[in-house]
Amino acid sequence: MFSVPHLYLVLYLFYFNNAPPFHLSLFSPVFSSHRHLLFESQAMVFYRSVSLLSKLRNRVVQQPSLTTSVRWLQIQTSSDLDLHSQLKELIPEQQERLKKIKSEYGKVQLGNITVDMVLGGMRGMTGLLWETSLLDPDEGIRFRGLSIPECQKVLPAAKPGGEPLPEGLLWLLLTGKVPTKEQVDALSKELRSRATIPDHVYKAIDALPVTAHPMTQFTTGVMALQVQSEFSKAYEKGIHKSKYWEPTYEDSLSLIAQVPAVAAYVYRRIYKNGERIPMDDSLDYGGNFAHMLGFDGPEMQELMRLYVTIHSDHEGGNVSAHTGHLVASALSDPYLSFAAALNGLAGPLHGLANQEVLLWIKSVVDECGENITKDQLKDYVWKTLNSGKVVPGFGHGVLRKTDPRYMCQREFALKHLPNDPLFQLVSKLYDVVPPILTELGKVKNPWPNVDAHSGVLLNYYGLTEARYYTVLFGVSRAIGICSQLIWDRALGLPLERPKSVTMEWLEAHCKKSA
Ligand code: NMX
Ligand code: MLT
Repeated sequence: MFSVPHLYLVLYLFYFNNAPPFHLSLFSPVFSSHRHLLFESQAMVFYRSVSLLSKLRNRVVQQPSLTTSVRWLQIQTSSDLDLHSQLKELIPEQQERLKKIKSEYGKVQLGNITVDMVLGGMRGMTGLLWETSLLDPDEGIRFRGLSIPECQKVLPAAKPGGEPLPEGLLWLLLTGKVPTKEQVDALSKELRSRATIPDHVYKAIDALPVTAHPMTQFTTGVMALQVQSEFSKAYEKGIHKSKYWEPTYEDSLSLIAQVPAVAAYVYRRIYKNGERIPMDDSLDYGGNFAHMLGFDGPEMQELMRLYVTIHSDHEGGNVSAHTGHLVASALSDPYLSFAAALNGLAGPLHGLANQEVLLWIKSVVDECGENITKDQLKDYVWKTLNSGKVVPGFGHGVLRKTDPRYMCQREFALKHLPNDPLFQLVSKLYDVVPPILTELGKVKNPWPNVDAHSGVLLNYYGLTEARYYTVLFGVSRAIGICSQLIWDRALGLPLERPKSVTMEWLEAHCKKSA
């Protein structure tokens, strides 16, 4: 990767050009991989330089000559505002990279498949290529190598020191580079220009009973958008496979641009008599989503920016991302693939858990009041477990520590709503639940996940309708799933078709190998 001399060169350039700052944590992967090489005095220089530089971040983009020296920090110059042309430039080199991996390492083993893995939901089985993010069981998610706190520091915000703009994350996921504010603004504008919803979409949603679950209404809206698919039209006309990524890009950007308005309509239809609020051209993606839902407070807009950013992507194996990827591997267009993904997200062990958490918390309050003691809370948790239910918002298929998405929402709450009774209840649960789940003896991760926290934040700002919460998750996930889908097409990834076996096959095979 990057050598220590590289690091010093960059720090030197920053230092002597009075350039900007990244918090030390941005360097942490590089730093830790070289720590055996750093003597104490070198480390002191390193720390001093980094902390000095870490106050000046925004100036990087104003000094293009420097930015070329820090390419490895994934900072871009503001010269090219067009995401499409940036991608076009990146695709050939990534295609070559994949070709090389195939030819040089095609036969390298990545692990052994055991019967437990086949029967255990394929846990621990590496089986997918997913470029946009990678999940570490202890550290949590990294988007193109950047952790959530790092994204909060380096991605452009609506106001200084504010939460990252989801458009910036989209740019990062697609290109692997941190965009400038100008690039993000250009992307915001492009998304707004694609956001008009055809009338038949509203009519398709209106055909459902208003009592239909918000996720059903949302997915119906997404399916209705499918009639505009550029990929489907191009395929019908016989597009060459080397060009697949282009209409996929068009569909993906349009879909990402349109899902907030469709989602907002579902909310307004069910809870606000169907009155639609038009988009505000002066607002960014997250701010506009909050606005179209009916929330114009600056804190709710900041929350929405954070919410959409952190829920976007969680590597490729989670149910929604994997479903989207699988369906897309049949060359189904982005609308069909994303609608399929949403149906997975709507399950209570996956995205619906955010609804379940708030409903469960409210049932605690109904039964025991807001000022419940920890002992009462323990009894309630045991009652839930003894009735054969899971404690929603706790546990994870891959993570083995507290989800960093939980932690950044907790930090948001500590900053903006420290005295909210439901936030305090969530904090008590953080103390009470993990020891109980550990005591059960079978739960691999007793710690809270992203869904344990999101509901109380939304509830605080007036979005109290828990049944709607998974739709918000869905809007965000469009960004991650569609970004990878563009790369699926650009890299020419094949039809996904793993082998399955019967119990009879397993018994016979295992007896033979015993
Ligand atoms: N409450 C009660 N039991 C649990 C919990 C929990 N929060 N988490 C895991 N277990 C049980 C699990 O049901 C299984 O029991 P059994 O053997 O009787 O079937 C056992 O512990 C072992 O499960 P794990 O291997 O620890 O977890 P697994 O990878 O199978 O499942 C989840 C992961 C996330 C599905 C599971 O932890 C869970 O059901 N959590 C609650 C629902 C939730 O919060 N889902 C949201 C996940 C994040 N997201 O947004 O998608
Ligand atoms: C997600 O964000 O998709 C969930 O945490 C579930 C997962 O990663 O398996």
